[in-house]
Amino acid sequence: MSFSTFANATDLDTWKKLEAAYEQSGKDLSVKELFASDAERFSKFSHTFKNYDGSEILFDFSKNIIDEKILSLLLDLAKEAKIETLRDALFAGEKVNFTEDRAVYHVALRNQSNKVMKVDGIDVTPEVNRVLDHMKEFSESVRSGAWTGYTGKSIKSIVNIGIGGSDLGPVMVTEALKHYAQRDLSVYFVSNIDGTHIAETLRSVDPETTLFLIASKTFTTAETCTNANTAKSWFLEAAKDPAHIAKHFVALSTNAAEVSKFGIDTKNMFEFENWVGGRYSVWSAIGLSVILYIGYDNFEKFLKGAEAMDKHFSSTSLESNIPVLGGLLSVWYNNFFGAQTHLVAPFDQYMHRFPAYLQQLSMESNGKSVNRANGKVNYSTGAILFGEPATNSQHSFFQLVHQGTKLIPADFILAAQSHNPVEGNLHQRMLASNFFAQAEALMVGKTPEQVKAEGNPESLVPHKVFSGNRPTTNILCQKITPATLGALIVYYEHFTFTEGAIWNINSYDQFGVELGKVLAKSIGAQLNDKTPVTNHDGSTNGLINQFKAWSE
Ligand code: G6Q
Repeated sequence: MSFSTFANATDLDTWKKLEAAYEQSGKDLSVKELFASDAERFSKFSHTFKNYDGSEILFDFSKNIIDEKILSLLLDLAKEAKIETLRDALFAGEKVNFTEDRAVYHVALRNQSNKVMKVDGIDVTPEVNRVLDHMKEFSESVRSGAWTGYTGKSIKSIVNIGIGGSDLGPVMVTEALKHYAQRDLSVYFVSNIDGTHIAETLRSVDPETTLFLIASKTFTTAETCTNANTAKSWFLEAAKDPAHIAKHFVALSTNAAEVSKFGIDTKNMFEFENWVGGRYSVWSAIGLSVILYIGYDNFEKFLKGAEAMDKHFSSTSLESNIPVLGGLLSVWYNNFFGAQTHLVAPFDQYMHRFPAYLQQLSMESNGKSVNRANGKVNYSTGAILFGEPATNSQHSFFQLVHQGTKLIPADFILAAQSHNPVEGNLHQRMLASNFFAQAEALMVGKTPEQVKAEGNPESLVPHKVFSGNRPTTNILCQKITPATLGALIVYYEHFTFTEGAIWNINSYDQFGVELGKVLAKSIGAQLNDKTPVTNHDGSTNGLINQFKAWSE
């Protein structure tokens, strides 16, 4: 069932009203003037999220190009698109991913309050908890040194081998929560089929003290299987006896048959179900590297923070629903202002992989051009999400954000408290001052009069003018804790859901990624010998034959 009550969003009455409102006033709104005329604007357009542990996150939407009329129309659009119905179906374990006939139930993975959550009439909570218990027990044994390798030494290095959804989440979270890590354990991630990735990693570790986590939902992904086999050969060169694999290789997967074919004891397999999409799997067994690195208790806090944002999203009216507001703003810029991109810049070094993680979440989910009624959409969908940590990015691509020809809606993220308050917190104050200054400058800009008043020659004035009115959403956390990070990720998950619900696309399949998985196979076979190929187009034949000649 596709849950589609309309074909294209352009068919909705409110969409047409928004088009008219954009033409009448929306496109000319000046955020600077809106602030000048309304002393309450900040409190009207900002919302504080309260986490389960009492910590808070302030989401300030007030620097966006909206007024009350536009916001009210956007909320009407959400209602007309029946996003609450789709949301409730998602939380009820219904098969929202209708093209693959699957439930989309990652929310059940962070059901820390142990509600009954059913798929096909069966409560999944006991099984989710069983796997969590298994991960807890296993991680405690590795972290304490009780789990030993084939020579009796405890584990020092964890190597997660996976790609896409089986890599990006664990990489991002282990980096973001490094402060909480057990520092005598090192964690490595191998994803790329480029032999350099596994080779360089293996150079840094010792077979006697290394634990490999083979992370693959399907356990058939070519890159992961190839890297896993290379790791196994390397390990067996030292350990000799295949019986030792049991101590050094575990699997995070849904596919017990393939896991056991690989030689991993299924006792050392951490399972999850096919209702967990790859890009939503960091909450599942795929999070084992995170648990090993930061400990089970911290992982539990991460899940609880995520659950708190789920509760907010599933029970708050649309008007104050933070992820819904974020998603609606994205639709406003994407479809009415014609913005093509979405910048996410964490002012936080630990969060340096957060934009890369969000890139998959957003672009794999909403990079679609067919609606839920199986027709072509007639509007732009998924934004091109990009980002890097600030302040570094200020010294590179922010030029285009400030003075380029494109409108680039941006999210800035800062934690008030640093985990590393070095030099009497000087660094943190400088970081924070940039967070505030960038958003303010993007909004306020600089007029020709101001540039002239600075004594600039006439010819330079146009070059030094900043148009301003460039929108930012400012997300201020107290501290990047496991609970905060959990909530932040889920904010973006439900933001992405909201966009997809308005665009009426299935945010939960990924046929584009699957095509990539099969395409390379046939050419791979042709690279095994020197015979020139002739069966492709001229360019592909030419490139393959040159490769054959040069790779001798
Ligand atoms: C995520 C995608 C994709 C997937 C990888 C790895 O939503 O489906 O990124 O996670 O292709 O797949 P496996 O976990 O099955 O190896």
